[in-house]
Amino acid sequence: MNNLTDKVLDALIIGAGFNGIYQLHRLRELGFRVRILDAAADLGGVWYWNCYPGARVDSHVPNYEFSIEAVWQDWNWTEKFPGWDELRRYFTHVDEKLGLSPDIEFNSRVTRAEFDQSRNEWLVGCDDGRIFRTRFLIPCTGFAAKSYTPDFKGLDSFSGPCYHTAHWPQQGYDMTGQRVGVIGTGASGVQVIQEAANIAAELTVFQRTPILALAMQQQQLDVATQTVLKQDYPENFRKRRTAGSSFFDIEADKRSALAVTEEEREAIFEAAWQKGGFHFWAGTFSDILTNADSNQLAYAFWREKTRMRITNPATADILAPRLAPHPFGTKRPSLEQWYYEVFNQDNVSLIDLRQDPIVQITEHGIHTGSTQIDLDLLVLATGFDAGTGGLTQIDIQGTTGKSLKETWADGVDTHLGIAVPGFPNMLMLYGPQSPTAFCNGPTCAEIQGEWVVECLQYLRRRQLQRIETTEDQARHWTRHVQEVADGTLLPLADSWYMGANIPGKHRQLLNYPGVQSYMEQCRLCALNDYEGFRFA
Ligand code: N01
Repeated sequence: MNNLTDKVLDALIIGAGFNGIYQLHRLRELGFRVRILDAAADLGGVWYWNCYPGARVDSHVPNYEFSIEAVWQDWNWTEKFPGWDELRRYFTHVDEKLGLSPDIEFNSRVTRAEFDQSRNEWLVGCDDGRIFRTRFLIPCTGFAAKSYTPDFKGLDSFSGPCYHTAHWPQQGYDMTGQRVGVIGTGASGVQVIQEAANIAAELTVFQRTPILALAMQQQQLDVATQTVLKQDYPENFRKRRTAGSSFFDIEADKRSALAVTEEEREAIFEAAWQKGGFHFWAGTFSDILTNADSNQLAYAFWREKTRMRITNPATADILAPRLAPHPFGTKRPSLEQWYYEVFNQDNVSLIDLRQDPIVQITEHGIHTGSTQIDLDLLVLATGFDAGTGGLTQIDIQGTTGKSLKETWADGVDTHLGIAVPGFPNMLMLYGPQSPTAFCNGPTCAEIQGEWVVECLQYLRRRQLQRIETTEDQARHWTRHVQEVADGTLLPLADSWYMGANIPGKHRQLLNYPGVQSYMEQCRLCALNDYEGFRFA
């Protein structure tokens, strides 16, 4: 690598989403020399790229924001589940409050990083040729930095615009009066489908697996209400850091769904349903994600609630089948607002790809086994190479002669989801084998992020220049994550939680369920002088 910048940074952060900017803010406060590099033109991480119509967060206010008082004190949301444009305005507000931008290099995609053993420094290269030197590398690439486009035959031959939801044009795209096709019915698909159905001349939805979407129960928020709610924010944020639930302030009944009467069960299911959001996922009974019989009961409730909204029984069989396609909640449920009603509209058609697969994408649209559907716009809501893709798309070379991508070819091993053996001085946040999607961006940024901040202070106090985990330790953590997974129904779904949405990707749980247990293990590690790490 050439073109070295003259000064060595203490820490270089990749990514200006929640995790990256929290690191920048805290490390800078503590006097570290630190910078962020981000491929985007602005702050926001996923909220910069995912600007498709309807993109919206699934954590309710105030769980998807920083707990920094100077930031929340004079910020008010307009909706309980804010949309991408409001989230972007929030990031601008954060920038105004914390003065982040001067230390961020935008439009700077990191393409490679190499550890220089002689100096215990990373050399980090950008697509424009610049190279940065840093003692510590802190990738905050998020879980969804690498989109996934299936290898559809003929995809390149489609003559109209074709957008993956994560690469929606920044200037927007008007679907009004168009013939729109959407492939994929995960969270992104659900959101774009709801919007397209309102304005497209024809909308065709290509579904492979039904999403078990939950009622969002969206609410408008005004300033007066939030002024009152803000009295509880300090307590809300304290709970967010310490609560037993992985899902913010949502707590499940400690009993099994099987241990109560049918009436009581229905009442608890119904109450959670009415609360909306993730309450029906995480806030009913303690064993929904661990006991197959309890899970079936939750599915049956969801199915009946959903089917009653769909007028055509054949369509209902595709969207909410009699038999669960996978245990309820083992794929991340999307939150929906009017998703199921969309399929009652005359301008909307649903193709069940299990019955009628895509044979080829043609110049004018999509050819399935039974029909040709002509389209003006093709939307790929086909997801992400989640957890690992954002990291492995960078050529990261540690000390073993193998890149991170090669190192993880047969599966991910990390210590605490933060460190990888053979990659000294690299501390990942919101990465694989940490809570990530069983937590959320700002929460992880603060609780996991603070652990990294303290670790760097520890190293500084002791004048240590190198921290590295061991292979034994990383294998141990992988075994532990596996054991946790085996105690749940999560491995039974072909989900991105399991890496199972990407053909050929090693199947393992990439998100650690249980924020509290995770943080306790982080705490003990630090308390025991960073057990499982070696220093120099
Ligand atoms: O991606 P997904 P996503 N042929 O992987 C289908 C977060 N997010 O972008 O289920 C046909 O969930 C695939 O089908 P199947 C959120 O955490 C959050 O929607 O594999 N179809 C599936 O339907 C979310 O969970 C928000 O059978 C194919 C879809 O594409 C995560 O990001 C908003 C296919 C992919 O769904 C990912 O969501 C948006 C093929 N070959 C996203 N390959 C919020 O609300 C894949 N599919 C915060």
